Amino acid sequence: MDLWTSPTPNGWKVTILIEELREAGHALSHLAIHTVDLAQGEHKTEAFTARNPNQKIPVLQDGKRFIMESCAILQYLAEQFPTSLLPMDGDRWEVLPWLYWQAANVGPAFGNKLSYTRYMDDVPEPAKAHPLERFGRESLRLVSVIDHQLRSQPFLCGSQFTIADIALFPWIRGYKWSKVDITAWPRVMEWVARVRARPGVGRGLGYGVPQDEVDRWGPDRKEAYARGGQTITSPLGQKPVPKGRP
Ligand SMILES: N[C@@H](CCC(=O)N[C@@H](CS)C(=O)NCC(=O)O)C(=O)O
Repeated sequence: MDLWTSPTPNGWKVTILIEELREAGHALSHLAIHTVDLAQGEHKTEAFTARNPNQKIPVLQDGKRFIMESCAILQYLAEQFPTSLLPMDGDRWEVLPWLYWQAANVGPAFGNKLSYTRYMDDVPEPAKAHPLERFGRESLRLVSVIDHQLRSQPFLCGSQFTIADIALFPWIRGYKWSKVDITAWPRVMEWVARVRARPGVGRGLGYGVPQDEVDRWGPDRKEAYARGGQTITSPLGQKPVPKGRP
């Protein structure tokens, strides 16, 4: 198996799962991880596009099969290597809707809030006001949904830590970077600490980042992420996938 990824929220989902599977006893020794340099546009190359026509990380190759979309990769790996991270009986339906919920709601809302907060330097400030308000409000509404889930259970789907928590965690733990103030929801803050305390999560977050910057980026890294994000979100980077690809 091969994984192409980068140290970003959608990338960390998969490296966290890999380390959680290792914690659970799956060696995954046949899995190779390749770093994609997004700021250099490596995900727009022909070779990468052949793996993922959507030109985004992460993407997994298993034999002749390519799997795009971080949450689909979480489900695929969790099914290949069964653990309590995804129940294989009827209880899987306690988990899968929340996995889809993350992909369809939290990723886009937090991703857009982050982009307008940190990256879109070529958008005039007045034009940012509406998307900042819209995606900021929606992100906070989604945090209130998480809080509601956690009112009587330690994890998103119940007493067990699952791939739904994994999908959610990198976005929520980055609340300072996206400036979505989750501190008014102590249960959500406690969940962030609970998930972060897991050794597999710590190792998964350490992928592509020096140990001393896993939880707090230094000024150079902040600058590099802001610059890289700006390169990606700039209209100049938004070219359609070429027609007539083989
Ligand atoms: N829905 C996709 C989103 C993937 C995504 O947006 N990946 C980002 C990094 S977190 C990326 O590759 N960005 C490069 C670009 O948009 O040009 C998933 O969950 O896999």
